Amino acid sequence: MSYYRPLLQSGPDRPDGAVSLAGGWTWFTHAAQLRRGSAPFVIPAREVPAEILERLSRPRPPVAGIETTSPRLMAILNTTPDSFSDGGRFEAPDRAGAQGRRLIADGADILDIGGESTRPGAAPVSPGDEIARVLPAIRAARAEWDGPISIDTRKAEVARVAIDAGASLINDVSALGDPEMGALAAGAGLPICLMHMRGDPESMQRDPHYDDVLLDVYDFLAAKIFEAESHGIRPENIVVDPGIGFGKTLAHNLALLQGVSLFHALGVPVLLGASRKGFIGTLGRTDTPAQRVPGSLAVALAGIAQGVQIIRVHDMAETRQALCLWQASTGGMT
Ligand code: HH2
Repeated sequence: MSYYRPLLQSGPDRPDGAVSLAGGWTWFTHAAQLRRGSAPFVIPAREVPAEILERLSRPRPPVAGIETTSPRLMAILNTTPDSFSDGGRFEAPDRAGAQGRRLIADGADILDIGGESTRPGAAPVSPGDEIARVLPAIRAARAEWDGPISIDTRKAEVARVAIDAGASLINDVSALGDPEMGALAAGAGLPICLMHMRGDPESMQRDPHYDDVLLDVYDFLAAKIFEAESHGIRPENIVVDPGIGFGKTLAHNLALLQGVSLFHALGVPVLLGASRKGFIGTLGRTDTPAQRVPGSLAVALAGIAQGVQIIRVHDMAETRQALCLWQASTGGMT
């Protein structure tokens, strides 16, 4: 089996015959053809099989009401005591409310609210505790904002309560690990983000192995899209995410980032969450997550240059400024 990764470019020097990626800001004239066990080789876009070319080029429907023809920023609001980077800072409802307000003022397109840390080694949280953490933050944000609110949870019970309180997107890092999640998302008619993870947060960093990480994650996400559709989730309500840091070594994370445009061949918007994660600390030589902002910005812009539609970030004002300058200096906006 062959896989096709578009070699994306952006900016004004677009040649005749270039193919637009997903109706967005990037385009391509060539693609890398990948096969397990052999070296990739570059082919002209017109030699990509028609079905895949169609999935690469067709405009994506809006996600929770927002267009993805330009890059979108998803702001992280963790109401947890133990998240790896901001644990305990926004656990109290008044602090969560204030942080939500700040993220929106700083330019968030989507607010992603979570009540369970999924950092490596994290212990699971009961649905009741998780609901008690996220509900005040969702209610506070919904009272003041009509933009998309995402619930970052692996549990259908938590997602149901969040949706009743106004959440409009489900961010499921377990990709339908809860057997009830598919039916819930289908019934609610809301978008769901399906993320790749190896194992669960408690065990995922114990010596992860892949045959070929990029292609294995692609196959996993293709199978999850199929599973989601079999639950009745409409294709236009599916977003995928390769799950940076979830059961991956440094080399795995880098292979996924360098090849991230492959996931566009799945035909749905791609979300990337690398903000402040451990590999940025490793390469950027800092153990302190709050000092990983410059590296996080670099990775966010690298993802955007590869057409990633939604970038999940802690540092909204900084990322918004970086994106604005990236767009201005490359002419990479639509
Ligand atoms: N990463 C985290 C949590 N949720 N969701 C998606 N779709 N993609 C990600 O990469 C992702 C995610 C982990 O980051 P964070 O929320 O900052 O930390 P913690 O899990 O410790 O709360």
